[in-house]
Amino acid sequence: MKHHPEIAKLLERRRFIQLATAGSFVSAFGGLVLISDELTRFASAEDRPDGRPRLPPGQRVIQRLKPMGGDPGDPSAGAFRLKVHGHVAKPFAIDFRELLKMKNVTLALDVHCVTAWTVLGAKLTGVRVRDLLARAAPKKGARYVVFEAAHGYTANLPLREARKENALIAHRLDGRPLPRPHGGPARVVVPDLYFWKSAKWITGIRVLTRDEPGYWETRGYHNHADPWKEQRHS
Ligand SMILES: Nc1nc2c(c(=O)[nH]1)N[C@H]1C(S)=C(S)[C@@H](COP(=O)(O)O)O[C@H]1N2
Ligand SMILES: [Mo]
Repeated sequence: MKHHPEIAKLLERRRFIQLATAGSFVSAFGGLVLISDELTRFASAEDRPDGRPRLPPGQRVIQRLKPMGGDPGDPSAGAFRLKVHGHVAKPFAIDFRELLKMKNVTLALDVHCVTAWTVLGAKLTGVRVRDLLARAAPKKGARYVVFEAAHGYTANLPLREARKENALIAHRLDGRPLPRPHGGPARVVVPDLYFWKSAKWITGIRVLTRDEPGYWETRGYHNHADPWKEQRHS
């Protein structure tokens, strides 16, 4: 099939991104090209559907999520329990099987770490946070949520952002069960805020009427964490 030249170029780029598993390659002119530099240039030239640049300021693209540590929770799916509670009419808790039974989606998401790395199009599978929230029926006056995770890690955000269509409780990454260092069996992914908001080893979603700064937010990180405004520190 013949494509318009611009589209052909894009498809070529996409194939390049899929094939680029090594850290560098040798260009047609014999020079060494770093994949990260190439991906960073590529993302810098693109706009998102919402009109913002694909790459937030000060970020550099890497190929895969980097495990950033934290105190891991129980990795077994059998031990998983997610509680949706707080200022809601119908608090509930579900296990891993029930999570799988809800409507699951697979989305290609860009994630942005405050330490300046970005991963483009990480394939994440899970349940939309908004669907879990809807099931709990937030009461009048509900405005914030706190994600609760193993060993007391928390992250806060406005309810409106938790309800965005790309905010997930994810349990698969790139077609495989979410590895433990990345929060397995399940974690939050709120891609449009810096990645510390995306609590790994998730145990709860608590709905609040007032904001309640979380683990990093009480340790000097910005309360809101918008990567396009470079809200890194407060
Ligand atoms: N439970 C929990 N979740 C967490 C953290 C943590 O320490 N504990 N660290 C956060 C931070 S600071 C980042 S940058 C991302 C890193 O996710 P990754 O290790 O999958 O790259 O997870 C976030 N979620
Ligand atoms: Mo982080």
